[in-house]
Amino acid sequence: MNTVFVGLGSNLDEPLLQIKRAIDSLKEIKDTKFISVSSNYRSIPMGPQDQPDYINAVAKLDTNLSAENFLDELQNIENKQGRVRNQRWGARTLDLDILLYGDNLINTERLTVPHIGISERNFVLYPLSDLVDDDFEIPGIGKINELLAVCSVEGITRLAEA
Ligand code: ROI
Repeated sequence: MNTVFVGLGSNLDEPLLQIKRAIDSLKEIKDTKFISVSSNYRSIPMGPQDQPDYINAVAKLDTNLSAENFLDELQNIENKQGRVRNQRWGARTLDLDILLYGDNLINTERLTVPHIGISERNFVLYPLSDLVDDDFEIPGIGKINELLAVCSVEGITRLAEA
């Protein structure tokens, strides 16, 4: 069994609804137990600025699936919600990323875990920090509180619970 943290992001087609539907689907993944989800955060786009703001969140699950099989499940959910792979760093209906898979370091063609950018993206670190202790160690990178201490709060807002 491995604890997996999944990053969720959407900035098209009613992002809050996309995130809600994605969470419902995460709860249905086989051989996997959904544990919890962060608050939703509104964040300005990283990358091209001529796209809508994002809604971001992070979910925590325990899974008996391999990282690759878990990724297949995430991609099924993205596809079900009409994800079209368009331009790099462009707007998207739903993005689901494996941020952490236990304390494994993974570097394959399909997967880099911990996820690239986890250490400096406020739209990942803030929601992740809702779910872990202050001294949580991101494998191979460092403690979350130390990363947060040097992470900008600019352009990110926690949304009130629905
Ligand atoms: N920017 C924000 N704020 N949130 C995201 O989830 C996100 N995802 C992306 C890019 C285009 C890099 N920018 C983002 O893939």
